[in-house]
Amino acid sequence: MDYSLIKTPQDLKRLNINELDGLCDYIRTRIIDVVEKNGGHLSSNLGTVELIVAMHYVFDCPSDRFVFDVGHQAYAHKILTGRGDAFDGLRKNGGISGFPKTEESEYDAFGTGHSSTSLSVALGFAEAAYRKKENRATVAVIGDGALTGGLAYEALNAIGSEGLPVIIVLNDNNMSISKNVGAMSKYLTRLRVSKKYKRMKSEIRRAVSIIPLLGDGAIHLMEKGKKLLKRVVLSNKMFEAMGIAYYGPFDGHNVREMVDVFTQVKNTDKPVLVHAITDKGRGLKSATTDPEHSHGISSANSVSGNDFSAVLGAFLNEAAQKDERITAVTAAMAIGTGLEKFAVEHPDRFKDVGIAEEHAVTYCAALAASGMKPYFAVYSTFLQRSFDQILHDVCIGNYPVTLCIDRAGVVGSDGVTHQGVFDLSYLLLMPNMTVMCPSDGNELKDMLEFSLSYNAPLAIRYPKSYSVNREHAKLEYGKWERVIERKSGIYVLCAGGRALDVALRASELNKLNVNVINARFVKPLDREFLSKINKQGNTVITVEDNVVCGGFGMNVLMALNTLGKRAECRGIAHGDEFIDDRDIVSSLEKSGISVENLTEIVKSVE
Ligand SMILES: Cc1ncc(C[n+]2csc(CCOP(=O)(O)OP(=O)(O)O)c2C)c(N)n1
Repeated sequence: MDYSLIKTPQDLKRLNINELDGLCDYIRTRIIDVVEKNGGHLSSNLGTVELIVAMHYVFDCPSDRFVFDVGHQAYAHKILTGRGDAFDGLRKNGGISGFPKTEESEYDAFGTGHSSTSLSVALGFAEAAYRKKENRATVAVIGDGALTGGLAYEALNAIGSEGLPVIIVLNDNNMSISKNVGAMSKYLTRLRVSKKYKRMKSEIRRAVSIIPLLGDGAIHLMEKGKKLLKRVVLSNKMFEAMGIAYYGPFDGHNVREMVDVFTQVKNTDKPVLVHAITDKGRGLKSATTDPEHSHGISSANSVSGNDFSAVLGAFLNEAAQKDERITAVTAAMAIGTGLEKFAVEHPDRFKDVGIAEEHAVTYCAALAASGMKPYFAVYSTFLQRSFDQILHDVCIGNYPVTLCIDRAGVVGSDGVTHQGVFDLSYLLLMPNMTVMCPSDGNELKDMLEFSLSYNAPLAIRYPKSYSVNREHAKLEYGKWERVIERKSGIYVLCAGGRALDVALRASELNKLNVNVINARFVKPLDREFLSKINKQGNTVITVEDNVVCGGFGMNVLMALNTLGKRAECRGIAHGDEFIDDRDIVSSLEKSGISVENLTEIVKSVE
């Protein structure tokens, strides 16, 4: 059977149920082949193949709506919904996205990328279907990791009370990116093992029925069986008590079992939760033995650079040996943010709070209010979740929380949902907040050293990697570094390594007669420096890997204005459109963060 001919859910429905296993094997091989070349979420997608095949076999997508939480596990859905051939272009410029995207396909009911949104979306869809009297099912697929995010609980609360037919498929592999954490995760483990108890219960019955006289051993067995039974019944109670019917746990790789279960719940008139147990990385030995490191893999031709996260990890690890107050916090991103070693060496002061960025920030605020020294290492895009916690819980109280903001700026293949181009804008508006941009690993170290004795909110933002380490002038609070000084009235102010690299390359390659400034403090700005250069005939060019609105350039312009603006001001930054370019260099170029554009601007003002 040539399974590559199964291009749509209609093709799939024509298969005999016995052919579904073969289809799953085909899809799995296709995922492995493409992800090994293009990079992407490998182990998560290998774990959902049977679930997705069974969903498409039973439900009628796109009339029935599928909502994938995070959306990083939906490759099989893409392959089965007209994108099997396009799958070769996964995560490439012009190719299909690594996440569901409504513009890409009518089968993608809602765009995703950030975690824990699926249940709210599903409830919204169910409500709309009810009000419009449409007979369409809503199915949310949510992982146990995504179920650590607060938004999911807000939605569960509402789903239970609204009573609308939302079908929640809990894809439970006991893993987030790393091992899952938290009390809910422990609860799910109890539900998982309850399957074993159920089996044991029937074995006990059988054993007792063949013993003619009840001996002590058999009585003991029966007592034990009763207790276990109680636990099983009790353990299912949480969802049931919330008004959500619980089904499970089921083997999420048994496609026939999943087809049966989905058929049973398809026409439900109430909320239900189907608990499916899956293996992350299923079918690929290296991915099942190390699902953590094969959660997201880079493309075959990607070059690994000097990672800022490695500098952060090494610094905190060492500093924590001398300073008992240091606590490193992650929201389920220990590997990506460089905290893997810290977790092993300082387990009592390493806190993985789950996918709970809001909680992480407020928790850090309270640690800091109690004399501890918390560092929250987080990707820029996910910190967007914590706007109010930073403002309300950290900045108003002026607590010394250090935010180590990784993957700031454009991120490449993850695309639009993961760009880290907004953080300067939302941090610069907060009173009491200091914001720094290191241009390389050496400078990040200096900044972290500075943070140890700094006693107020601090944000250090950096992209994944830097090009080279340079020697730096000593770090002084609120002061910029003059990297190239020339007899010129043109000043290129650079926020961060990518901006500085562009300015240095432009200056060298095109022999530009400009001053290049490392604006290492973006808040507060170096007003003393600005007031010196704010002269008629001078030009100030700002460069940043952030959106223009509310960013570095705008703040410089305002500062020049309040100083009585005389210098000409030009800003290079991302514009007012979402960026779905999947390549870092080309996304920077498109926004003019390039040697060519800077050179052109300099030539035009010379
Ligand atoms: C708000 C937010 N924080 C962090 C992430 C990064 N992230 C992507 S997938 C993932 C783990 C999800 O675990 P789970 O839902 O159990 O899915 P699995 O990959 O185990 O199938 C994390 C932390 C994210 N997408 N959104």
